[in-house]
Amino acid sequence: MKLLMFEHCSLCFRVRMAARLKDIPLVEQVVEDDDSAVMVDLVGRRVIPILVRDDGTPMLESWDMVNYIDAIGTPVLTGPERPEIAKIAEQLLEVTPYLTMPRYGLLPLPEFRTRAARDHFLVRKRDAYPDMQALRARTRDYLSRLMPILDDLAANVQSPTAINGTLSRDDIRILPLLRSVAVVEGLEFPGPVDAYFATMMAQLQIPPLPTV
Ligand SMILES: N[C@@H](CCC(=O)N[C@@H](CS)C(=O)NCC(=O)O)C(=O)O
Repeated sequence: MKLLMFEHCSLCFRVRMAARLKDIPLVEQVVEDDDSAVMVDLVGRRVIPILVRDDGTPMLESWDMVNYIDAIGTPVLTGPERPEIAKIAEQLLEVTPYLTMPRYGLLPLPEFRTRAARDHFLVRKRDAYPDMQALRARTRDYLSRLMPILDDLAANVQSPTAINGTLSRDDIRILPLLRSVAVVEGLEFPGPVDAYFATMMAQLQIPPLPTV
């Protein structure tokens, strides 16, 4: 199986996470941001992630990919899901893009190997985020919106090895968002969230993003 991905992409991380939790080998092919052809040739449009199964057929939805991987052999995402975790994930997503999007383009990531690829990302994001520097300058404001949500999450972490005590789709909902927002230099997760993040990342053996 092969995953076409960006290193900074949280939807890609969902799939990488599922494969690592299952100990299933996954070829991780990072696409350079300006290399639309590799996606278009495969599925007819620009989209990431793309999972190419062993029979060559592509999948385009990250949740389908997670479910597909988890169904191979014995499933591991067997725990109950809690509506409060899905709600926290939604709340996180209302804030985290303002912290993460103006930072990704500064990172030494393989999808930005060339200046052209980095600029391609920055130009592509310009409509939604016209002034990334101004967003970074408001980091304290966004962190003050983020921290109560993380405190709420902290109160809901049931184990450092699984948010609900047993691995579930809620871990796939939350951990990729934490990995993304951990890009913010100086951000300190509340204790239980920090322990959960550190334990899960150590288990997955996927490096965190650099911070900036
Ligand atoms: N439903 C898709 C959404 C995929 C998606 O929104 N991918 C974004 C990147 S995270 C994308 O393809 N953006 C277009 C681009 O990179 O040009 C999934 O969950 O896999």
